[in-house]
Amino acid sequence: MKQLSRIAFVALTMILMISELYARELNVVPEPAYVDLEAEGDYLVTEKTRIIVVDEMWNPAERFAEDMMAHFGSERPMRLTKHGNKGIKVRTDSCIAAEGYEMTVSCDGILIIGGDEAGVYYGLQTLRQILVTNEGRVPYGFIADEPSFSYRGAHLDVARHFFSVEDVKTYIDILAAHKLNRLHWHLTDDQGWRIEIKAYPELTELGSMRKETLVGHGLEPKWWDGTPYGGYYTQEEIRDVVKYAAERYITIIPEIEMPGHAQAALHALPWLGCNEQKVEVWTMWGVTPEVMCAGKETTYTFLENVLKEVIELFPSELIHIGGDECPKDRWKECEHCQAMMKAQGLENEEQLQGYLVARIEQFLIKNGRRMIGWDEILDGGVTETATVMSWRGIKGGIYAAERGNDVVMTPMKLCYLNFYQTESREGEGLQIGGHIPFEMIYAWDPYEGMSDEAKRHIIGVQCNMWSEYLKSMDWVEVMLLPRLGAMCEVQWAVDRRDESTIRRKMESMRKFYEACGWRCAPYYFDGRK
Ligand code: TNX
Repeated sequence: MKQLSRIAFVALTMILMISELYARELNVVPEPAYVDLEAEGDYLVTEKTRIIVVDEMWNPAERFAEDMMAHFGSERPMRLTKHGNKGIKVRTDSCIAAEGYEMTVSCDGILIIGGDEAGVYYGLQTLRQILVTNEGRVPYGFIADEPSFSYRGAHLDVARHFFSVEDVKTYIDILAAHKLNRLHWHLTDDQGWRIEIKAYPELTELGSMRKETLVGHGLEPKWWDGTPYGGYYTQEEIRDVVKYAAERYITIIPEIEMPGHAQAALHALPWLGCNEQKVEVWTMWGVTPEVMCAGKETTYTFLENVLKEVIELFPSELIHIGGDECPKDRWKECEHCQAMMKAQGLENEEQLQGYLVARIEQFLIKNGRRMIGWDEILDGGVTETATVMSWRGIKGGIYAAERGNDVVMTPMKLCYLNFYQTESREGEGLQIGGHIPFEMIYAWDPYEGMSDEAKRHIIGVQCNMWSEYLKSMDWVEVMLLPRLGAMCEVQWAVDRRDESTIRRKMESMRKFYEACGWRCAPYYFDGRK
């Protein structure tokens, strides 16, 4: 008897080991919250498979059919119908969380139920990753998924280098495939004003062009390329991009920098500055002392007029007003700024910036919007209603969250994807500096050092793409991929797996990126950190 039970025990252990060995796994990023796959059986999807749209959620199905057409190399998109049984069936159910979905795969077909339209879209994105990397075979099983953070963002600087509408759409495609839902569009800076404003045509006529671009890191002796550089988006193009993003469940948050990082605007409209002297569209990187005057009423009128048009173009509730890196040298010498400080009872120039930001916030609120700004908006005393983007580290974010402000975490040392990916920097071209390997992002806990109360105010996480050294979308893609694979895990799936799981998944994602035609950096796969 004893002998028998020992044999049974050994046999059972072996069966468990073998099933473990052959356990099927999904290679999807971000990791779905719950996955239960059957030991065998796949549902095969081909270009002939129908998509059955039960309750008018046509858009996610249309986007999926388009993507599949590219993957299958077929002439016609997959057929969408309202009725039918066999195929990929999609519908919504309000019992499921916003942006969440459930997916059931059996011999009867694939059923995706989203909490809303975005949920259906994300379910289809999961399906897309499985299909593309698995020759159309989808393992039988069940997935239930929903995001950890409601704000999952990526930023794109189009001021330092300009990216065409097509490029921005590619960027949006990449974000959407990783289930991100915010694009923070950095539209204005010292080196270029990139959004058409009808009330002030000079902004783009004069402010979108710089004489030349600094070569290298600007070490002495400095030299420039001697080539004029510029570009901007018309309002029609902006509307087109906003619509394209919305069809992929991405809200675009426009950023209009104030009162600093505005030298291009000062070049176009010198009366925006304190001393009204003509300045050039800046041809250096870094922080310039030329900033908008915070004392003159004309500055406030200008900002409100610009924001009026911005609000018309962008449905986003949050509007980004910059607020970072504003030297106060000019204000200290400016009679208007000093008079404003006196009139408002402000003690110093930091508080004058606080006054400007609070006044602009009131304007946005009156127009039904909310303000978001870089964490310098904390320095001049911030209102309770502002949303804070913590970039100088995590301290500003923790401080703001403890006070009860909404916060987006985007600390420079972890989220600046314009930083180098390897220590040796070999083959990475000339970049701004820093060092953020894939593993570092994957290991990051954005709640680190926070009380439970503070955690409730962290609405999300964002990665940033500053473009001083990124001259083309090819480079942007290489900086973004594969690191966005780690970033989206932080944004969507707070509970992350071990290092070997993500490595296995990324090997598969690398094929996915290739199939989508996106460039991906090799370092992580070569083991270089
Ligand atoms: C800091 S992050 C900046 C940008 C630069 C970036 C370079 C922030 C609010 N300001 O103006 O482009 O560093 O990585």
